[in-house]
Amino acid sequence: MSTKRIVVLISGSGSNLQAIINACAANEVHGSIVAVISNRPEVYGLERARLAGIETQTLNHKNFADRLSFDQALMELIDSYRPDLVVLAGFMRILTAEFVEHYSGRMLNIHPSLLPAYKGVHTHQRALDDGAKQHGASVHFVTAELDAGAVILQATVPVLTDDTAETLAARVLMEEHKIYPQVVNWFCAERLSCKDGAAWLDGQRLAEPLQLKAEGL
Ligand code: NHR
Ligand code: GAR
Repeated sequence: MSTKRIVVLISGSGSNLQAIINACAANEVHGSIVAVISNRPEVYGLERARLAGIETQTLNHKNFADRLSFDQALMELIDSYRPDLVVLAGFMRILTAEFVEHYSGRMLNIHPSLLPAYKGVHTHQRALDDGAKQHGASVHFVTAELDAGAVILQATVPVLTDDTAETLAARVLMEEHKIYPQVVNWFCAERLSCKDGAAWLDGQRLAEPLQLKAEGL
């Protein structure tokens, strides 16, 4: 089995990217990140990639007339790296159905909520506003419908009484850095796939997402 080629898409600080870079360096992920692409110029995630010796590209969505033309250019750029896997790591642009279809079964996202709760943005504030007792993050295959693809692995954290959106986000992010490299490795080791709209791990269809429980729960 050859080393899998990974392209990571980011829009921001890239701490999930860093977790995957570290896991690759430690041989915990049997893949190699061949490019990091950001839709926003000068974000810190690009610096993290450079420091790790990874090729970087910026494709600013503001330079495109519409979503379709941005996605077309992004697809061509990604495909020039011949990836086995595309990883969305804090990537903040909704992708067209055409784009998603092209990477069907080989594109992952991490979303900061216990899906199917709180799809979309501002998840931490929404969990607080609801008085949720637990919150977390989910790694899922990307489908055209936003945050609705098969969920593979989730991590749960407690919501504390004095939490703000920032303190809660930080607690969730710690868990994200554990679950994302794990799932990326399952994919690279050919243990994980997506068939008939479901995630399969080691030949078993996941009826429910797998769970990583944080300490204190
Ligand atoms: N695209 C598809 N088709 N399906 C998914 O599941 C996707 C996706 C693109 C991104 C990540 C996602 C998340 O984890 C993701 C999953 C951005 C927005 C959003 O509203 C929503 C969800 C996600 C990412 N973006 C605004 C937009 O107009 C811009 C917001 C901003 O720039 O701050 O694209 O939550
Ligand atoms: C993470 O919490 C990720 O789950 C979230 O943005 C943060 C990115 O952090 N993603 C989304 O909200 C996608 N819409 P990072 O850049 O430090 O990895």
